[in-house]
Amino acid sequence: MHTKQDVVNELLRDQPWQDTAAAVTAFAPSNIALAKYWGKRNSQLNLPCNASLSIALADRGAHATVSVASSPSLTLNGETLSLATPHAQRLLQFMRLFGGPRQIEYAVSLSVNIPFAAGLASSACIFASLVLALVEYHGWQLPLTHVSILARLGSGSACRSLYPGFAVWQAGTRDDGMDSYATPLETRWPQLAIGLHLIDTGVKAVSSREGMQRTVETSPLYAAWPDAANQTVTALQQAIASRQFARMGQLAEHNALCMHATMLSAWPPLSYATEHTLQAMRTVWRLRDDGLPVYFTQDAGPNIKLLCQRQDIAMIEPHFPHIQWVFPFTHTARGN
Ligand code: 2P0
Repeated sequence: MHTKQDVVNELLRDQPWQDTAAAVTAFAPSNIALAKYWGKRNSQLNLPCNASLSIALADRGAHATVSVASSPSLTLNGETLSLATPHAQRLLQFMRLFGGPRQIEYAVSLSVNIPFAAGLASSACIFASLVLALVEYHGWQLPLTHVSILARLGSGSACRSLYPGFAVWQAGTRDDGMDSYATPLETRWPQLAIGLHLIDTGVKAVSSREGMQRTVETSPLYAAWPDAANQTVTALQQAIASRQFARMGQLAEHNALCMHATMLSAWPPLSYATEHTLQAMRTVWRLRDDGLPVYFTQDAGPNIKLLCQRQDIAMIEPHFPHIQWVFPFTHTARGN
């Protein structure tokens, strides 16, 4: 059985451990999966049962600032966190993996511009930004595939949060997870828009970690999930490469609904939807019946993310008055 520390030690074996900088800040975007990661084949290393494919949310995400300190500390959006809370403990344990030969401790400051733990992939951008900051702080020369593996050890979906645009996380088959990492897709799609329809931004009652575990263990429908999701990843890559919007939207929406069906059939049953989530879904279906190409996806929370093209925003917006738009390909360094 491989531990997280084994993986970190292996990947950083020949790397420098400089700590001369005062502090380093790195940014990682949040990401939304169009084909979801749901179920682990190894919960210690966050190794998934299936491949997944995501889109990064441009400038929505986390800035992490790290520096070496005499004792660990943690701030989130300017507030000092008690190190005793479960969230803080998870972050501390992760940082301890990177203590290196001198068992150094870190002062960590996080600035997150999306709601925390509400199904908007806050853990993904947090762990990805932490790893990027550590890489720069210590001067590690690592291929991005290795950076992706390190981020996965914090939170599975964090391995997809290193890149702008689309990313594919290949599930891999190795026990040590060295073949389970994300890589970017080349396709840029400036017309693409993501609408964040926030229904409830409170912290969810059942973590996605617990939700996926329960689903794997108890849902009779789960057996069908990994193969179907893998096929969706392949089909999505084709739809994206040829910029077939309706095909991409259909694949993404169907994948999300299949994931939630596995949760509903778990025991005890699990649903992240509220009445408002269902209402929003029905609105999307009605708009589609009326000829508008708009689709949705939903993660481990009640919020709905719309997928559409910029030219259709004016027709969609009146039905979702407080929606926040993200344009994944117009805020990145590579321009249009
Ligand atoms: C995803 N989710 O692909 C899926 C869809 C939620 C629903 O990745 O246990 O926080 O830290 O590996 O990455 C959320 O799960 O779980 C997630 P861990 P993570 O975006």
